[in-house]
Amino acid sequence: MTNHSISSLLDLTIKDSKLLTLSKKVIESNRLSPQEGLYLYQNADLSLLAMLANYIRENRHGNKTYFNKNFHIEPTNICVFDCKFCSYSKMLRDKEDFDAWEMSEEEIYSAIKSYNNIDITEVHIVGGVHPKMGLEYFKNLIQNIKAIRPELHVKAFTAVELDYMCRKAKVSYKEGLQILKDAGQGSLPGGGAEIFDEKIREQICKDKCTSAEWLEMHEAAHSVGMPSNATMLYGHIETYEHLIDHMNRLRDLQDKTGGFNAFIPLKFRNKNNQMSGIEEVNIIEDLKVFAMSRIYLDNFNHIKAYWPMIGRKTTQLLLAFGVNDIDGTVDDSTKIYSMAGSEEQNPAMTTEQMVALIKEVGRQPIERDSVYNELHDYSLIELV
Ligand code: V47
Ligand code: SF4
Repeated sequence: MTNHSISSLLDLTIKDSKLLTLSKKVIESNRLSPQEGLYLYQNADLSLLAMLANYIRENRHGNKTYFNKNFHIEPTNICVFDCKFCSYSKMLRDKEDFDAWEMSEEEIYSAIKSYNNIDITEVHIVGGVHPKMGLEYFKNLIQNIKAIRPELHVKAFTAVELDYMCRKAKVSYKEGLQILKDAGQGSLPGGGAEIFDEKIREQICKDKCTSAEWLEMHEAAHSVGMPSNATMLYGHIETYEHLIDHMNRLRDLQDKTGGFNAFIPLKFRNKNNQMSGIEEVNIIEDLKVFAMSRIYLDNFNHIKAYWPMIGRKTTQLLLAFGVNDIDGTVDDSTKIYSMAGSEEQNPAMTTEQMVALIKEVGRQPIERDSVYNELHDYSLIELV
């Protein structure tokens, strides 16, 4: 749809004059203030948000939908922190529990070697914050991984893990990140952001790095030339106001550095954690969060649906709600979401399945690398 025809459609269908003004602002690529974003979030129905988000998505990316070929390594689930939503971590004192794990270095290298001759471009390394694994350990680990497979992109460590490593090693964020970059780390994943509002953070994850520290870590990463992602944990005790505030802090930092690649809303899953009493939100709320992300975060190129968390069918639907990236093949190598109750208990998709998922809803599957260089256009490749 052209700008003009969508504008006429808005005139015909929107009765609330403020909503109409805001919708036209979005269509004309003008930025919404936090108050305007909140008004739109609270008052627009799903179909309006979908239309606006899809309009932006198609203007920016057409039908292109990115994925990569990746796997995860989760070195341990022992963690010094106690996030109330976490279904995965164990305290050090519980390390003998049957569902606690600590991979040895050799196990990690064998995991990397098991992908020898397999077409994969990225390893995503995150885990619990183990008191015994520090900056030096991870520097060596990355160096050795790169020695085994030099071309593999290492996306590693949330700001929470990095904050802990840097403190223990008594180095600044920038110094710590430079050490990891020199060892071969390519980028940072977006975890640990949760909800930036300090009152909510106090209730759900009060003992790990603060919101200001999370943002400072990503700013430092961007300053040493490492791009990163950003996440937002939605669907628990937060309100729309907190979601807008969270996105606003990210939008401000992105204006400053331009270093974020993708924004990933993560749906709170309620199995096996201290917040299990909270019901999961319905699919309408899921669709709204993603659409609002696309509308509000005008300086984020990529909005990602992480399919192991949200499920395949919803991922397909989200491609009409602003999403243009669906993460990777994953190869059954992460436990964070299966332990939290996701329907994807052994998340793995072949390239054929990723491509089919995207094509089935009329979009164009593009394999990307970790920094969004396009590698293969699967709308032009016949898979047998
Ligand atoms: O920070 C933990 C979330 C995150 C639960 O950057 C939960 O490409 C929902 O950040 N329900 C870690 N969410 C994972 C992460 C991530 C995942 C995929 C891709 C990327 C990327 C980053 O997982 C944590 C937390 O927000 N989380 N427990 C739960 N019960
Ligand atoms: Fe530890 Fe991360 Fe779980 Fe928090 S979310 S308890 S930091 S593993």
